[in-house]
Amino acid sequence: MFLLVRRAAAVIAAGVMVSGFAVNGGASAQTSAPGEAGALQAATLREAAEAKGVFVGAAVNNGRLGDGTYSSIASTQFSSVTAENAMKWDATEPSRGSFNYSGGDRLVEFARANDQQVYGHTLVWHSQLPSWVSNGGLSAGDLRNAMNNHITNLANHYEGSVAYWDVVNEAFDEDGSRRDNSVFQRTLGDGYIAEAFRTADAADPNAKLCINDYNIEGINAKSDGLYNLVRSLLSQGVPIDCVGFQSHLILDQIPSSFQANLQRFADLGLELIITELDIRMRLPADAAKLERQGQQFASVTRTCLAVSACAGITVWGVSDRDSWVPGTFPGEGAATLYDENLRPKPAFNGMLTALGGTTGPGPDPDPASCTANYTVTDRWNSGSVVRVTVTTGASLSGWTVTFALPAGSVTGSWNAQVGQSGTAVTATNASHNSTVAVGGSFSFGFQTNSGATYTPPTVSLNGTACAPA
Ligand code: G2I
Repeated sequence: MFLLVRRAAAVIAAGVMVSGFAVNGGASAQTSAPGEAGALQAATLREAAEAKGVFVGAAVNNGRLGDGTYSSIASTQFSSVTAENAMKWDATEPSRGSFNYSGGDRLVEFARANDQQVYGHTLVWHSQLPSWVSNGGLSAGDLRNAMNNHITNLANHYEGSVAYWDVVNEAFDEDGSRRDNSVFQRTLGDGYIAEAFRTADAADPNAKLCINDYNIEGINAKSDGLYNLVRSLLSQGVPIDCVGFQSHLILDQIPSSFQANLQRFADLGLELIITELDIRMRLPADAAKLERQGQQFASVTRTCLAVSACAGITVWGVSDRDSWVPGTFPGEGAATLYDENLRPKPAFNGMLTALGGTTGPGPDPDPASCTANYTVTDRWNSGSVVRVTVTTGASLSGWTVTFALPAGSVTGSWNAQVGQSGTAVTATNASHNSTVAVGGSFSFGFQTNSGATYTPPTVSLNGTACAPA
């Protein structure tokens, strides 16, 4: 269970840095206890991340939760969820003073049911605003009231449910100056950021309060601007706890100064989160690009683990089918851990292994790689005995083997439960042979009352046809 911890003061005063966080360093030490190390065969991202003392999250689109594969990946692989859109201003306060929490509440329920943390996104952002805010018609006093009222209502409503808030999102331009196309910046001036954090802190003193931005992963003009702002906020005692590095990255262009940049923010005493990770590429994807993408997801993961204040990594979208990238960058995509059919990509394996896990049960990383040997070991006029041996290219925790035989022919079985419905024969694992390692085999047998079935049928493992062996 994730507990919300009252904010430790992260203060920088007169050049003295006070670090309140040793986020992943402390927890990973706990997992290296003797006896535990061998047990760390984490097969899911969330198990592996937990063992390292970090969270691993996904941006979730409520509209996709009805898809069983999507929701099972979202719940089993991730320990944190961020609402991709449901907690934004246009969704939560479409008309002034009228709040709609239905989408955010649905995600909070999902997280509660799956023992996940909720990362709140986002309170104050120049984009995805309802027109009554974005049209610039409000006076400074009125916009200030509207901003504070929005923050207060959201933070109050989700108090106790949300562990982090992106209080202010994307406040900077690329040159490190304040974003001038923000209605908040234009109307309220520089002070709106400190005010937003103070208001959020008053409404929910326990949530960790972050400033979040993109293109700030490396050391550059924009991250310099943010760094200077954060240092100044801390020196004024503004309650800011964390910096979110969105990390919408491009294949083969991972900033080389990523770790050094995280470290300088960590040295201010702040927690760091990689909040919206994806790594996009020119389409079509091919094996070489996907392989490099896997290495680069691994490298970003290692970067977070190398900085003890880095609390977690959230990927922006569960699968390539859900990703914002193709809609925004025509001709680019394939930016997430799972492909369009929700099959894990090398990116998934890269992230998992960087977290210290190994591929295992859960989505099958290579469903096509099985072979099956179907041998009639004995035969007589009205029956035969058959042994089936399957070798798998993926590790299994439970298996189902299917093939066709003339109706009604199976009469007995061993090392599997074998049943028949019409011509469809289904064999499921026995309890002693449910777990099979990558490259491992299992065998089972049965008796048939049909002397005519001597030609091996096509054998499928978990729905995928195996090559004959
Ligand atoms: O743009 C990528 C992300 C950059 N950082 C802040 C994030 O909040 C942002 O997320 C994206 C969502 O992934 C998109 O799903 O924000 C976009 C809006 O700026 C989201 O797209 C919007 C579409 O543009 C709308 O047409 C649509 O109505 O999603 C809306 C809700 O589905």
